[in-house]
Amino acid sequence: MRIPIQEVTPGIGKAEIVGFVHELRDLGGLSFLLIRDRTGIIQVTVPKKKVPEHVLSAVREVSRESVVRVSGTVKAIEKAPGGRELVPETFEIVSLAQSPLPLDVVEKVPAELDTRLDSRFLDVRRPRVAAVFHIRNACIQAVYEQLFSRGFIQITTPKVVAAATEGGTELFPIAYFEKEAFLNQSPQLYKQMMMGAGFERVFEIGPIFRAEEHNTTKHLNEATSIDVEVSYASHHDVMELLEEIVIAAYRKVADSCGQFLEQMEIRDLPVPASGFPRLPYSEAIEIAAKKIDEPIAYGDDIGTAAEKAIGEEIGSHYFIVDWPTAIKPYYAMPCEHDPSVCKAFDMMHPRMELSSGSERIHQHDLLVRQIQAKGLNPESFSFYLTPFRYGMPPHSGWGLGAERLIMTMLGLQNIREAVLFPRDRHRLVP
Ligand code: AMO
Repeated sequence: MRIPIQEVTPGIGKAEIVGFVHELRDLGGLSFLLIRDRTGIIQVTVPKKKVPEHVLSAVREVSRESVVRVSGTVKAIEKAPGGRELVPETFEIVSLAQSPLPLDVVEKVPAELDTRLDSRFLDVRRPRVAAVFHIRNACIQAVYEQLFSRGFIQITTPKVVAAATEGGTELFPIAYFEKEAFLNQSPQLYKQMMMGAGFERVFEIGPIFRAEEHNTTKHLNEATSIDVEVSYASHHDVMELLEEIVIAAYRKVADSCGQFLEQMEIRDLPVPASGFPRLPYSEAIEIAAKKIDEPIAYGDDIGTAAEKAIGEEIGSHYFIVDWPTAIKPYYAMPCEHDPSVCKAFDMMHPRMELSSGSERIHQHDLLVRQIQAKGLNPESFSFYLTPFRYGMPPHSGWGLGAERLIMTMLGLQNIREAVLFPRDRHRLVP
């Protein structure tokens, strides 16, 4: 019976393992193999004079990254990984790997990201790359735990839609029988409709599609959004929730992913302290104006250079609040005292934006006016607008980019490293 490599200890006497051949060395009278499964690596030592003939011939034939099944005696040995080795009595090649490999799994030759992504299945066999996805899994698990424990209902909304959510650009048209259709940019309209349906607290973790033309290190054409919507909550309430969820994700990784952090050479993962600063947009612009070369004024979007300059100044996670209504989506609630400012926020890591959200407009007529003010046609939104005519609770919510959360947490240079099979301007395969 196969046991996980991590559980092979000298005390157990005999063991059978199944895994990939990580390394292979022939030292004349002795062969050494390292065998890897998802739990760890073990040395298999083959004293040529002492093992059965069928073991010898299999070891001669096997290549790196082949899948093998090995059983034998476990012995304590100081120099080997985990302080033990396996001396084989049986050695079966389950699946022989062709040579040469398209990618060096033991990383003696560092590969370009493109080459790695082309052979992602091999790339992810590297423990330090696999670690990213174990950590991503822990983050998503932390989000689920937080949201389920607060009574949220998980929903699934359509990804094939008839209208834009966040404005008309950045949409992928698709062939949908005789109708015009698009890939959804955000579950925004649907999560709001579920407030109209009385669900009060919903969330969805799913794909969003953005036809961003430009290749950057922080944009994907298919990203994962953690989307939340809450009835009878203000934007302040959902900012607090967002902060708590980000902290919980960090804490979960710090507490339960030691082995994976170590593989990534992250010695200590600092968990952000609660009480993220709330920086008004007007002050954010002033900070940026002092620090960057390009001109920036009140009412402008906060671009990459400004984002970086402000992030350096603040030095920790923070919120940008009190945004001009003109540069936020139509669904953001304008402030009562000054409707040129709205109850929207962005949550920032010093390196980049992680999330945006707002208190939403829940009054039908105001929402129609705001849609028109953005140059959009309310008729294309009638399915969304109708629930606002039949009793709509006040509500707030946000969308948090899962890949950006992982990327900033682990200090990854490129967002593609946080996705198994990224979609960008040039990459549609694998
Ligand atoms: P927004 O468009 O700001 O807001 O998206 C929310 C978050 O999703 C992530 N994100 C992306 N990540 C990688 N590549 C992309 N192309 C990309 N686009 C977005 C970012 C971003 O902060 N409906 C609103 C949310 C809401 O108000 O509830 C929305 O979609 O981390």
